[in-house]
Amino acid sequence: MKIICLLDMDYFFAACEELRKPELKEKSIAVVTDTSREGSKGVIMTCNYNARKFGIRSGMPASIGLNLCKELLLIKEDFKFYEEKSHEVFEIVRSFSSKVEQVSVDEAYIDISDKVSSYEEALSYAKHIKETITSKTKLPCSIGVSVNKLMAKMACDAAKPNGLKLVKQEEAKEFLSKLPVSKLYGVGEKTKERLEAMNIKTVGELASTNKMLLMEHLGNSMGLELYNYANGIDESEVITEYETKSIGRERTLKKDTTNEEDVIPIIKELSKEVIEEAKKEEYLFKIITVKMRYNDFSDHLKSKTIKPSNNIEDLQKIAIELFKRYINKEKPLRKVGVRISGLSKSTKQKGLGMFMR
Ligand code: TTP
Ligand code: MG
Repeated sequence: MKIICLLDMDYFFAACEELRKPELKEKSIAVVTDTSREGSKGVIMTCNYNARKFGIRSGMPASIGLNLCKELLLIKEDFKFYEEKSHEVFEIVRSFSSKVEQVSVDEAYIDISDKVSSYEEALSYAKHIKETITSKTKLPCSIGVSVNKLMAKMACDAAKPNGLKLVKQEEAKEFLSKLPVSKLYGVGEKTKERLEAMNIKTVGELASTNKMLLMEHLGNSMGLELYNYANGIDESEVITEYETKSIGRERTLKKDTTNEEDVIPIIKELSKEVIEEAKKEEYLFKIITVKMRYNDFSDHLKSKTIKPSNNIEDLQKIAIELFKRYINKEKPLRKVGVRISGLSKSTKQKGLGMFMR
């Protein structure tokens, strides 16, 4: 049976600040960035749950946060420290499974399918992961456990903060159906408005909408994807970047953008660099992965497996296809990457190896 966990640290940057100054736990605190701009108090990256009670949220200007809560304490971000803590957390996670896909500084999918053979075992394995993280790092986290990535993510969101939740296959549709559409993974503000214009307010309503109608209104790929998600269906695999040797290139964009056309030449360029390196070592590749990092520092990795190839046109075509299909047009993109894995030596090389043995 397939069992996936989604681990997400609770109020991560703010929790890291509480870790080094425990007295902050009693206060309402927010971690801010961009404080250097003149006249600005910065933008809130995250805040602790005391501050959330006042309606303070990520992405809010700090001045608005202060209007909502006069006692709000603003702390300038210290990425280096958060990255160190993140590293500690994922070292622990990787000791529980080699199939880990880290999707942001504080979030990872963990495939534990080959560690457990029942839901009960899955829940206690996840509990063990959660307790080990908390006891070793003293940082709070939540874990969702379910049968695919989407359901694990939805379970984790429901469990937050400091929670652990299992959603079994047979509970998935019922669990999703009552949620407002905005809670469904993949539904941003614009999509929510489009769905509401179609009179779809809950995930249950979305799940029972005609698939073709959704594809007509939202575009084929998004319509189909959201229809599947609403029905608890997600066949994507946990993509392990660290498992096998791979060759990759990433680039931070000169300016964050929501325009795909700006990014396509960069994907072509990165693909070219990747192929050049692969050719030097006479590698063929089988798996192509595109990484999209948004300006909120979340990462999305999407992969496709093909027959072994070392062809630049194959790589460019598929990388662009993946990018166009999965780019979230609602969030400015900050960085893009192209990676090949599933590497093998070309037959010429293999032959030589055999001869030398
Ligand atoms: P999240 O996991 O989205 O948020 P969180 O960990 O602060 O809170 P929780 O998971 O309990 O809801 O993001 C992880 C970190 O990424 C967060 O601590 C700060 C940073 N971040 C931003 O810088 N900007 C953003 O808009 C968001 C959402 C997060
Ligand atoms: Mg988090």
